[in-house]
Amino acid sequence: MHRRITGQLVIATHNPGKLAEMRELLAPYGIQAVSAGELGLGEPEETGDTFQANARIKAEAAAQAAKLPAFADDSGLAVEALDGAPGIYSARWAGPNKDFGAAMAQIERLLQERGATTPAQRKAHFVSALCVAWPDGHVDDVEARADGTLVWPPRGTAGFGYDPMFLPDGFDRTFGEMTSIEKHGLPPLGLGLSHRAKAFVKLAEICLAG
Ligand code: ITT
Repeated sequence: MHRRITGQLVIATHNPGKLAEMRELLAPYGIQAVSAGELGLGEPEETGDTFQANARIKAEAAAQAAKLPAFADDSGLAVEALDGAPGIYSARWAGPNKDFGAAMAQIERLLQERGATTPAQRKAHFVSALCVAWPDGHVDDVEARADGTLVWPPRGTAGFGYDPMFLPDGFDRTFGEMTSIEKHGLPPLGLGLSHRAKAFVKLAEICLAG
């Protein structure tokens, strides 16, 4: 049985790029969202071996600490020619300084080593697992992906993380070259293009009043 979110919700992320997207996605629902950073909540260790498991760890930790329902995203980029890497390690590939220029260059180096030069050899997808956890232990979770191709050099300064390298299928601009409405806006304003937007649509169906 799914549960509806009403009133206050903690957004359990310490990533400013994600926080901005999650706030924009929640805005139409009249939910009072407060971030983990604003509440001074710590970051739990992401010990799961799936996106879903790590999303649950983050949502449950925040729900317990704040005594409020908490909403978390675990996400990443899976590159087909690299057997799904960096996957759940997408944030960790950027190192302690969160250097995504270096993380993208590392992906490109590995693709070149494997001779992956044509678009068909450079397929990748973003995954977003979303979880809402309540202080009494109830959880709801969903997952979605966005498919695309990796380009080099990176293009655009919008978004965050690996966005400048990711060309979503059917478009000629990377996520780094798109506005926030184009990347993750929901209909009628946007197309619900990104992995996080697609997962959010599923979550809204089960947890948010329409
Ligand atoms: P929180 O755990 O605090 O939410 P995080 O950055 O550590 O923040 P993840 O463990 O889920 O989050 O790491 C996902 C990484 O994958 C993230 O740091 C980005 O670099 C990348 N990523 C996820 N969604 C992305 C998107 O929409 N665009 C670009 N990169 C994305």
